[in-house]
Amino acid sequence: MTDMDVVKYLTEKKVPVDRALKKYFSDINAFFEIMYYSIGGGKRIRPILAIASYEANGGKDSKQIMPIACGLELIHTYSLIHDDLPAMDDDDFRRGKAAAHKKFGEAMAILSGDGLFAHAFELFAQGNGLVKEKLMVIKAVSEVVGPKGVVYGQTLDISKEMSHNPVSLRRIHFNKTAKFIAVSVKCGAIMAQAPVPLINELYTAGIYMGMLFQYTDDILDVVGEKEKLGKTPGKDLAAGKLTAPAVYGLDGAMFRARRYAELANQKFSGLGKRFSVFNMITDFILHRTF
Ligand code: GRG
Repeated sequence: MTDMDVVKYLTEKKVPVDRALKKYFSDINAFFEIMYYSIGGGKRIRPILAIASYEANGGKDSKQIMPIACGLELIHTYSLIHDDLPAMDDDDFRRGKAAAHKKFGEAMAILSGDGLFAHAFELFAQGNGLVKEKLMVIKAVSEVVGPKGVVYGQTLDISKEMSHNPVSLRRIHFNKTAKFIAVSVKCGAIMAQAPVPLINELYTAGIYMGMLFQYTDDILDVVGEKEKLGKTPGKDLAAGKLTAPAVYGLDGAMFRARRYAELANQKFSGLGKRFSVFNMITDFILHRTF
C-alpha cells in the first residue's frame, strides 16, 4: 500500500467510528454534550486498530467490535482531558480547540473524564453476544489503562524525580502509551475469537507500534506544527520533560523511532499477510505529522 492508500484507509475507517460515537452521545442528558465536545477531532487510531485487528482475524459483525472500539476512544479522550488539566500537563489547546477545562472549567473537565471512563465500560459490555470475549476485553483494558499501565505511566511522566535516562524513558513510554495501543490491537483479536497465542503475538507487535507512537509524539513536540497537531508543540521541551529527544537528541530519537517501526513491522509480517494493514499503519505512524 502507498502513503495515499493508508491515509484513505484511515479516513474511511474513521467515518463509522465517528458515526457510532455520535450515536452513543445523543439524547441522554446535557452532560453527554459536554463530554462529546472533547471527543471531537481525534485521529481515532485506537478504535481503528481494534477494528483492523478484528477484521484481519476474520471478524465480520461490526456490532460486535464497534462498541468496544468506541469504548477505547472514550478512555483515551478521558486521559487527554485529565492530561491537559493545570495539575498535570497544563495545556489550553487540544484537538484543535480549547481544552475541556478552558471551555467548561476544571470541575466539568474532571467530571467529563470520570464520565467517559465509566461510559466506556458500559460500551464494552454492549454488543452482540460473545460474553466470554467481552469479559476478556474488560480484563485486558482495565489492566493496561489503570495503575499497572496508563495511570502509572502518567505518575512517572509528571514526577519531578525521574532521572533523564533510557530506562526511565522506556518505562514511561511503555506504560503511558504503548500498552494502550497494544491492547487496542488485542481487543480486536479477542472479539474475533483468535487463538490465544496469536492474541499475545499481536499484543507484542502492538507494544512496538505503541513505543513508536510515543516516539513520534515526542518528536512532533519538537518539529511539529500547532495547526496540524491540534495541540501546542514545544511544551515538553519548555517543561524539561523526559522525552525521547531529551534523552537521545532529535536524530537519535528519529533513529530509534525507525528501529521500533522495524521491530513492529517484522513482528506483524511474521504473523502473515492478512496483517499487512498493520505494516502500513506502522509506516504511517513513523512518518506522521499530526
Ligand atoms: C484515563 C487511562 C487514563 C489515565 C489517566 C491523564 C492520564 C491518567 C494519562 C495521560 C496519558 C497520556 C496523555 C498519554 C499520551 C498518549 C498520546 C501519545 C496521546 C496522543 O494520542 P493521539 O495522537 O491523539 O492518538 P488524538 O487526539 O489524535 O486522539
